[in-house]
Amino acid sequence: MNNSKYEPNMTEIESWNLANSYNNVRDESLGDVLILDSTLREGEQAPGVSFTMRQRLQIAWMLDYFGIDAIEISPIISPDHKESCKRLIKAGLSANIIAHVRALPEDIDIALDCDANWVAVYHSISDVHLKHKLRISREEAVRRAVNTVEYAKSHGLRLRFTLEDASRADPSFLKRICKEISEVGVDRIGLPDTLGILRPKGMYNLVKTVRDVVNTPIDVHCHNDLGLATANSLAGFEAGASQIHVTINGLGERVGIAPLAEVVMALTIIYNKKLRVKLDMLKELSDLIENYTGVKTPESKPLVGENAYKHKAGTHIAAIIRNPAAYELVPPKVIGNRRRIIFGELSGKHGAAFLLRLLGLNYSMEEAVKFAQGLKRLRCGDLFELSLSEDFEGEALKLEDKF
Ligand code: HCA
Ligand code: CU
Repeated sequence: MNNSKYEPNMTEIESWNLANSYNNVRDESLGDVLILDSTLREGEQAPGVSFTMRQRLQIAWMLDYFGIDAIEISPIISPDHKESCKRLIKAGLSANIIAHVRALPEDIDIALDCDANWVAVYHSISDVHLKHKLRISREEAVRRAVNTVEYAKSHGLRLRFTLEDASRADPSFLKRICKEISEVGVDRIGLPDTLGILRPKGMYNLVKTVRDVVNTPIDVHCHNDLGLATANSLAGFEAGASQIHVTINGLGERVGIAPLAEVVMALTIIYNKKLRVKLDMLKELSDLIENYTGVKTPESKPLVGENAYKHKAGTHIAAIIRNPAAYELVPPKVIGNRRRIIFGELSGKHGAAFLLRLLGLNYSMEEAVKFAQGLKRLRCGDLFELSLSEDFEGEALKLEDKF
């Protein structure tokens, strides 16, 4: 069922369709996609981030209301994390709660103690991790993986097994371990690009390599070290992954993973996916996390950043007043953001005329031109910004015929 209230208007649809003829992926055969939010697990690994139990529960509640499919949390970090995990599972949310643990029987026991239905177990499979981090052989890695899956399944758990550092592992070993854990009944396989080294085609090939040998559903978890996390997650989806990992604002270890807003909006706009989520909460979720973490959201952050809906150059302002679709992929209210106009040196005659009119001043176009020239002479940069509320936008449209 489509919970999203957003239906694009004709101008948006027409402009998207042309661009999407190049994107060429509005292919229903790609199937459904689930979104797993790891803000409480991966997000808490971001430098400077530590949530209180109340905050964890509030974030999970908001994500659930938003319509997320799964929420990942680690019960093994501290007694406080374990208690948070327990309470989350008890809260009876619609989202699946995934307890993220190491490939050890005692960790599975902790998840069981929390009454978990779903666990995510991670274990490195790259030689660099096996040799230098864990100091174990490939054989030992396989043995631990198979034993953990068998142990978890014997306790009736549903289980994702994440092959940490999969993108830097020997492909033949990757295929072998995928086959072995699938044979003992793993429910999902997680393919992370732990170091963010892949390009989109690389992520596509990684997922495809595994899909060619097993039917087990696949998760993708893409780190952003080269700024490719969103692109790589989508490429993984194109190759057949059915669950994408995100965090709010992309928080995570080092520079994080794919951000929720970008993934969800790309799926909506480029892939025509009717997700079961409330898109208009995206900005609110981002603000909530900014408040709880104290980590300032960059102004330039796509969609949820403060600059995402600011318009500055005169030609842009003129177009926005006539039809925002000229410079906005979707109207800001679709994701809960706000449009702002910046007045100053770059406003040009259209911006100047708009401002004069808003101030209730009578003017001729010559006067607006002079005003714009005056702003340029002053070399004042940006003078101020104006938020356009919905009422105000109505007013702005009435002014339009003057231009
Ligand atoms: C980690 C590693 C991990 C695991 C991903 C997953 C990664 O920090 O524990 O469980 O899906 O990036 O490989 O985040
Ligand atoms: Cu990670």
